[in-house]
Amino acid sequence: MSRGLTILLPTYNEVDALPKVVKALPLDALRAAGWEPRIVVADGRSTDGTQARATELGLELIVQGPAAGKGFGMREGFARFLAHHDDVLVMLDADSTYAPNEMLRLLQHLDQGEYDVVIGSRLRGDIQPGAMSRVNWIGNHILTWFAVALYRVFISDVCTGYWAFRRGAIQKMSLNSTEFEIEAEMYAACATEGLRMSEVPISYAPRIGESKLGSVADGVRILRKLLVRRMFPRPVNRV
Ligand SMILES: Nc1nc2c(ncn2[C@@H]2O[C@H](COP(=O)(O)OP(=O)(O)OP(=O)(O)O)[C@@H](O)[C@H]2O)c(=O)[nH]1
Ligand SMILES: [Mg+2]
Repeated sequence: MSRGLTILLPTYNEVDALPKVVKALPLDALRAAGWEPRIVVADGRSTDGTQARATELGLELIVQGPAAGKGFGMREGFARFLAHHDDVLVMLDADSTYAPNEMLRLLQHLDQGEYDVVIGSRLRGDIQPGAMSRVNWIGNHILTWFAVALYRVFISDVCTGYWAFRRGAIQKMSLNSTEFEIEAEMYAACATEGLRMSEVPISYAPRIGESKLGSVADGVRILRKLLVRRMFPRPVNRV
């Protein structure tokens, strides 16, 4: 019996990167390993034809309600996953920075260690030249250090965009992030709920297309989210 796997791809103006990511998905290897993959795109109302491209590629498309914000898109993706019966969800950014075939290693690790959540760590992995600016490298280390100091659950890259979750983990996470602080909140929610987390080192390549991240402002949002979620373990206001 194969197990259902949702592959969730958040997009905002990724018309060039999305086809490359989808083409590189290891669908045959996943099927051979006992998974039945389903690809879902959560789009933040792209204006460059990403939605039409996703439909052409035969992908399931969620057009997120509020216009922009990765957090909105991810949460709608998680809700769609829970409305189906898949067992595991893997998310990765759709900008071609993550290697789709490495999801096999995340999934293997999830099963072998009986973890609830496995992340792909760029900071312990192979960051290719030009993939991460020096400012972002320093920011990612500071945010990760801060997160681990607050929550006491070790991972080495809290802002990574490559995650694998068992269904139970998605059911337990309470989230209200709207933008790029969503990963920090996912980490905080997993730590708060006592979920078993682990990681595998991954590679990180330069993105195709333009970055949507505004380094400093987003760093501050992430820091604030880590602090707020430490004081209020579950969201008080749902947006
Ligand atoms: N659904 C949705 N996805 C978004 C939104 N904004 C960005 N994304 C996607 O989220 C992923 C991460 O965004 P990026 O701009 O690559 O941010 P980043 O990876 O932190 O920054 P880079 O290092 O420059 O790549 C990409 O796949 C984006 O297309 C949004 O408003 N809604
Ligand atoms: Mg990116």
